[in-house]
Amino acid sequence: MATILTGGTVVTAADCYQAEVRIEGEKVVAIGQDVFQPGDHHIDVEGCFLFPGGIDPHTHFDLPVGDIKTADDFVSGTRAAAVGGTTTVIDFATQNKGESLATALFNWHEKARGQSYIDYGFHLAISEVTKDVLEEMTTLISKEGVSSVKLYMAYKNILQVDDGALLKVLKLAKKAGLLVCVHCENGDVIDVLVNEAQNKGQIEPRYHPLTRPIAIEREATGRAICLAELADAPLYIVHVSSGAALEMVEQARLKGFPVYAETCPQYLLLDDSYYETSDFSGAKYVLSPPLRPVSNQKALWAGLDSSSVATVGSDHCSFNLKGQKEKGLKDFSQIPNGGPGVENRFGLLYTYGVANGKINLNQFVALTSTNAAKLFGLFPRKGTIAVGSDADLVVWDPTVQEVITAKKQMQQVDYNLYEGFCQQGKARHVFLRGQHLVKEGILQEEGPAGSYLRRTSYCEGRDGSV
Ligand code: DUC
Ligand code: ZN
Ligand code: ZN
Repeated sequence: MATILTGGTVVTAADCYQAEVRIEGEKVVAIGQDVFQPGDHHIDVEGCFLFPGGIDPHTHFDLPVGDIKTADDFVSGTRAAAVGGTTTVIDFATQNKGESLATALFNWHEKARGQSYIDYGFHLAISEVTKDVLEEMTTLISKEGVSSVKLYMAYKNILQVDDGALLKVLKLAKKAGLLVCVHCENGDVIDVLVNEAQNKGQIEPRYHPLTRPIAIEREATGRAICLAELADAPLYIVHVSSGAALEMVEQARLKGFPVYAETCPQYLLLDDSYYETSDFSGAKYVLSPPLRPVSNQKALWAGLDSSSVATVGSDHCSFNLKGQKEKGLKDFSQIPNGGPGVENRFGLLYTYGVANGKINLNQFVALTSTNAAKLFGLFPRKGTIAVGSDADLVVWDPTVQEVITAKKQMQQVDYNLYEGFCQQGKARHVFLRGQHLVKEGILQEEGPAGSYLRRTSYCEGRDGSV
């Protein structure tokens, strides 16, 4: 039986128009007027927007960090994503030192298979660049359907790679059709600043941003861009948090280099005053890069509007305040870095972007879905509403108002970064490949039906419009 959505406004990255949408099986099969046929299941979505399902290109589910694991796994993380309007995540399969890339991917498939409520792909986060790893990279797309890797310029002695390794990966990525994602902060300098703070007895969470100043993000961003230029390779900078780092991206793009920036709701909406607490609660905001002085928000919003920012990812990497963040009660550098957000990314960008008049509906779709689909090899199967595309649809009711609170969230973590923030609009229905996953705002308990997404090369999916 086909499902027809009537009375809604279809929004893609390019268009906005009134039409009926017909879903058959897993696909959108018709868009237009009077596509209704006898026997069809009909849902009236009058007054709602029909958006492509959100694609969150940046999550960390079930990630071990030292002797703990992120609070959300693929079950809780993807349930939360679904109710928030996200139907695809690309999670970071993270290589432990000494491990092959194949093993890292095997581990992540084990974590996600049969557990995910939405579709998922993996980036490979490489912690050690060896000859074998470089060899494995050459077949990542054909063997594994993985078309992006991530390297860290921070986390000395843990995840950080040096410039030589980064250059080697960029050169090989260029040949193999992989997109390289980079965490841009200078880990050597952070190490010195953290040691200095510790020697002065500066142990509270508010010292976290002071040991990771904007200059070291700007410097690492410029360095990564320089290496990508040498390798003639495209580059995706994850979680850009400051106006100064974004300027480096903008300068490169002006010269025509394929450099793409991702930012996150926390950098658009929160600022470094959140660390100024008299108790340990500032630890909730210990993320890297850290929250910045409020003036940076203006630059990032301007980047969304001008397209110098390509995507908004959540960087969902949740740790409970109780028992997990508390590992750093006596030393801020021991607080696990990261915060939750997969449930709120879509609604926050709608509320503070579209409803506040900072971006339009097409930009919203590009930033929450289409651009990630293009850059990470999922377009046009995902990231748009078109005949033949997966029926991943969000029926968004723009009239509903809610207040965000940890008490009501699906994320399995004991706080919400946006506690008390208003959300304008809500995902009334969510479809995943035609499956009615969220009905009238309620997740349907039919079990995890998400599938692994084999992704194609960035180059194949690229049409110059990101
Ligand atoms: N970088 C991420 O991308 N996620 C969590 C922590 C970090 O430093
Ligand atoms: Zn990072
Ligand atoms: Zn991350």
